[in-house]
Amino acid sequence: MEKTLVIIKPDAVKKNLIGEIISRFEKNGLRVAAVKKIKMTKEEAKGFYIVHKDRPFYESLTDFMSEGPIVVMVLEGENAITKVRKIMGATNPAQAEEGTIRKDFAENIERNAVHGSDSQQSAAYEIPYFFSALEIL
Ligand code: RTP
Ligand code: MG
Repeated sequence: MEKTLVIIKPDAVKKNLIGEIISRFEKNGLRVAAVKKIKMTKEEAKGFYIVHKDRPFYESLTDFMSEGPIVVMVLEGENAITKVRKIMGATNPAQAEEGTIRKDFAENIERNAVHGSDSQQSAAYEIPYFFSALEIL
């Protein structure tokens, strides 16, 4: 069973979409192993997205991710990483497939409702960024 880190981003939390988004993952056979609502500081957002530190959108992205509450969770299932990214849809909602979370709820390429780890290596950095082993059940 694979684990992945998912975030419901500030835009989607603001729109009261927490239940709707978690439900889409659960309906696709993923299990919530850990979940909590938090608000990141700018510094915490910069640490989380450190892989993007040289990208032109790093400042704007970390401002966005620290502007309001988010929901962080660990989802577990077979091929959870790939499965979650398929359910989320493309980064840019204009390119996202019908029926994906980003197609339905993203505002634009930045305010795109959800995050999901993109590899096992990313998940191994991202899960302990928010959760201790005792919090993952
Ligand atoms: P995520 O990491 O949030 O799951 O998204 P992703 O893999 O689909 O996209 P990634 O390339 O890792 O980018 C991380 C987040 O940065 C914002 N972004 N803005 N303005 C832009 O061109 C741009 N490109 C990316 C998005 O919020 C994206 O999800
Ligand atoms: Mg990414």
